[in-house]
Amino acid sequence: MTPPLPACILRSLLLCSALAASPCTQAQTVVTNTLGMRLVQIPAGEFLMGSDEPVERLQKDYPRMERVRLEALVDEAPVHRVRITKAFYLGQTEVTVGQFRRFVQASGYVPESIADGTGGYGYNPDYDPEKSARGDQFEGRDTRYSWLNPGFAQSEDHPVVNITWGDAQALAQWLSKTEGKTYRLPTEAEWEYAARAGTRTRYHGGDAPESLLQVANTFDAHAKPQWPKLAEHALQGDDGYAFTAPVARYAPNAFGLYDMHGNAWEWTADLYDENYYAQSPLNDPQGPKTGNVYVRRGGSWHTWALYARSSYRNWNSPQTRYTLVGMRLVMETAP
Ligand SMILES: [Ca+2]
Ligand SMILES: [Ca+2]
Repeated sequence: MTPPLPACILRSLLLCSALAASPCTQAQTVVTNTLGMRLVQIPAGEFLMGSDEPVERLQKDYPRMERVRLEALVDEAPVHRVRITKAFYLGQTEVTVGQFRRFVQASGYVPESIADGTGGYGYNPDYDPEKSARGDQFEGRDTRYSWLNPGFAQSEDHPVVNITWGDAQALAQWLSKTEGKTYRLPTEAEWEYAARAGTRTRYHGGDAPESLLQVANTFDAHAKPQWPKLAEHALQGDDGYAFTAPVARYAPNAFGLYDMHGNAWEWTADLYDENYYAQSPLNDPQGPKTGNVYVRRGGSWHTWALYARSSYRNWNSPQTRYTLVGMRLVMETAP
């Protein structure tokens, strides 16, 4: 096993002058870990979590969405105050294919899609969702697919996908042990706090769906030709990528974090409960104590704008491995 390299700590002034009141007007600390992940120090603070936007207002800005889809967003309410009591480090980007590969090679860990022999999901241009029993947009499960192959080309700096919640735990535990620090998935509250970075708008770049083009890789004009039947849901504009994009290709938020919207969905540490916000504690909410599915956040390269909002909540069973789902990790600050 490779001994941990000394953490390379550098201070950088981030390009976030557009949000002068944000915490990022001061120098921020970025740490690079033994796998080459860059983690940004996120300050302690308070924010308003969730959304209670009226359906009528959403309907105006997302006119192609059926009303029932908009009404289903009630789990984002009530908007409630959350206090993150302790600073923490968060991956500046999603975990990349290259970082995950170095973890697998150094640890000998076998990701679940391979270990359980059922594979993952993948894009296949010849696959027709309407002819599959599940109607899923992607082919699977199939042993042809795993984190090594989501059916489209990925280079080492693309976000790793087709990884389970358990795979994310394994990476966090291995890093914790190897580096003598505490790594874990972010709580749902930490994730939204970090994604908003002081904003109350739908996206950290504003309220307009098209603002995503500056900050995210989502389902856009570039992706439309692969899914002609979903064409009406494509963002008006071109973000340059039909599938995953290299991480940090778009503008960061005020905390200096990239791709909090889009590219790959991100697993969180929290179980999902649609009513959790009504009883969420003020300080450092940890999610419900019981449940069967874990929250994922932020949307992906295949996600429509409505579902890439900072407040949107989605979930999967921990065994899920999917073409759209990846992760980023927290490293706790020393006590
Ligand atoms: Ca795209
Ligand atoms: Ca993401």
